[in-house]
Amino acid sequence: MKNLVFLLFCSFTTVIHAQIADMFDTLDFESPYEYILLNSDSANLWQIGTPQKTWLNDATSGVNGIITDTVALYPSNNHSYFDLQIGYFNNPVFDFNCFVMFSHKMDSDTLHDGGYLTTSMDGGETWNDVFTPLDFGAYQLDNIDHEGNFYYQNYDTLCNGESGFSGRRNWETTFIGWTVYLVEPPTLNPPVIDTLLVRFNFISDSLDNQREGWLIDDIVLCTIRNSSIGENEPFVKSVYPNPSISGVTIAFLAIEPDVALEVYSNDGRLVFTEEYNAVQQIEYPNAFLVPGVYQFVVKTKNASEVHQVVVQR
Ligand SMILES: [Ca+2]
Ligand SMILES: [Ca+2]
Repeated sequence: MKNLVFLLFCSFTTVIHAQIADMFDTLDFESPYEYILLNSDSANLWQIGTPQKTWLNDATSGVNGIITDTVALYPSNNHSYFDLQIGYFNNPVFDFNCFVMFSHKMDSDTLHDGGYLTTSMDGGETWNDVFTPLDFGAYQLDNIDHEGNFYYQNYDTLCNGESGFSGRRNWETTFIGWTVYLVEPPTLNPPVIDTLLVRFNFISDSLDNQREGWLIDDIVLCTIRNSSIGENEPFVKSVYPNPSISGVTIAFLAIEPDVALEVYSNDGRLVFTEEYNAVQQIEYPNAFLVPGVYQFVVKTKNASEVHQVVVQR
């Protein structure tokens, strides 16, 4: 058992180390936070305060969290939500790399009542579940708990058909994120979209099960900045010349058995992709690229790095 705990701890700290270096904002619910929007509907259960129930009775920081009512059990036929706004105001690189980590605890009727996340890129007009890729070339969703598992699967559906958390669950930390042009970059003038809304939904069906609901604390906005994702050390030695006129060399620290290169334009389009085997460097001819700023995403089986390259003529 000790070994198991140790391994899980390693896995946890590896991810956390990557986040701590790049943490922008933490919502601990101990003081007001302007980018949390509580829905004003009278049926909305979400409250910021001290949990005072039997199972939902604590917080991961201080005394407060955000909870589907600090005292009462949740009723039947309820849909409650609050929104987290993410933008340049709380994540200065959010157009390119946006991660959210949160701690949560639950008591609900398994596979009927529970919680799920949705996102909106248009100020709340339309909503998608977190499995739906976002626009503008966003290509990655890391959607894991602290043991490295996907935090819920497509088939774990609630009463409304959405995939979500349900059942009685002790505190766990969930980590979701999007990289490479979540939104249209600010260099396009004017930027079309400047805010991502992440909605924390709680839903119950027509059967009242006398359960406590969902409790969340310590929502962390962070990024994995120009570095490997997960537990890997950097593997790219250099990307040169930069700015580049006729070609770019990507040199690795060692021979890479399997590596993929993706090149994204500044409006988030994938303009080039190729896979390579057993290379210590890649010579990328950029003659066909129009001048501008490009994101070179270099991936191995276990890691990913992003390098910004300026192409000139
Ligand atoms: Ca707290
Ligand atoms: Ca129910």
